[in-house]
Amino acid sequence: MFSDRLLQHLKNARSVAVLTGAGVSAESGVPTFRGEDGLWKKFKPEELASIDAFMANPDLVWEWYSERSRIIREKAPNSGHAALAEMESFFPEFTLITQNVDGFHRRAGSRNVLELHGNILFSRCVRCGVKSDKVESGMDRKDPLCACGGRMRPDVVWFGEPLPQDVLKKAFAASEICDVFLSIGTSAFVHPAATLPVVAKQAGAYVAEINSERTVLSDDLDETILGKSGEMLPRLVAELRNLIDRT
Ligand code: BV8
Ligand code: ZN
Repeated sequence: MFSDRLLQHLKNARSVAVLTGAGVSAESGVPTFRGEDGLWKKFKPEELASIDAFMANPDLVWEWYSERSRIIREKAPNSGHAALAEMESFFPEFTLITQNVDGFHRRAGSRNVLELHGNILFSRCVRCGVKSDKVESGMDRKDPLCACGGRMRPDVVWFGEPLPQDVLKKAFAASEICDVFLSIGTSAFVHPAATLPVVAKQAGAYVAEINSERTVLSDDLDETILGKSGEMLPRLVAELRNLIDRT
């Protein structure tokens, strides 16, 4: 199923880094952004996933985020998330870098998770920065307020906003030192996340992509495995466990 090159590199790897995107949560029933049923088909990102949109129309932005977090609360991590959680124990160093804001990797048991774009189940005050996971309680009002009077916003990174610096630094560090980098379920459009596989490649890692279609990165990587992450990842973990047990 998987190339000997990928399996050998993984078998001999000390450090592995993984970047995931919305494709990993698709099989949990969470819509992606740019696919056929993608969120951006109905809305334009700049109309909703930006601070300007929020300041101009907090009710509309809250409506969209509370609808998305309702869907996420109803869904569950899938076999792809579970496989990545199991894979973490195979390597001395394993970093799971995600663009997803659904919190599914942690719910599936992954421990070393870097959330580049925040977490939709949390909100934070635009004025004092206090975080809360109780935003739903404020949901009888469309745009909940903080005790300090400031407005609460979804605790995610919007377009035009910087990513959390400490998280981003760790993500680049992991990408620079890893022996194998897996890019899974991402269209690799959004930066700086999409830079990470390229940084890993330039630093000498073996970089493979697992995605349901080829992406803008595919030609520059060592290999692209076309398929659904929920099917491919459990098979990869099974083959890897087999290989490790045999030696
Ligand atoms: C910043 C959180 C600077 C909110 C998100 C021009 C060129 C390059 C860059 C830019 C540019 N113009 C502007 C920029 C910068 C911009 C950017 O990259 N824009 C892109 C669109 C061109 N980036 C930013 O603004 C970032 N900030 O640069 O700040 C700065 C620095 C200092 C000071 C001030 C400013 C912030 C980016 C973060 C935006 N926030 N989300 C929310 O979720 O609402 S981005 C959003 O896209 C999600 O986080 C999502 O994760 C991310 C990436 O999308 P994907 O995960 O890849 O999802 P997608 O649907 O695209 O693809 C899914 C893939 O899976 C597909 O390929 C599909 O085939 C595949 N698939 C589907 N099902 C499956 C599957 N694969 C396997 N199995 C399946 N079952
Ligand atoms: Zn506040």
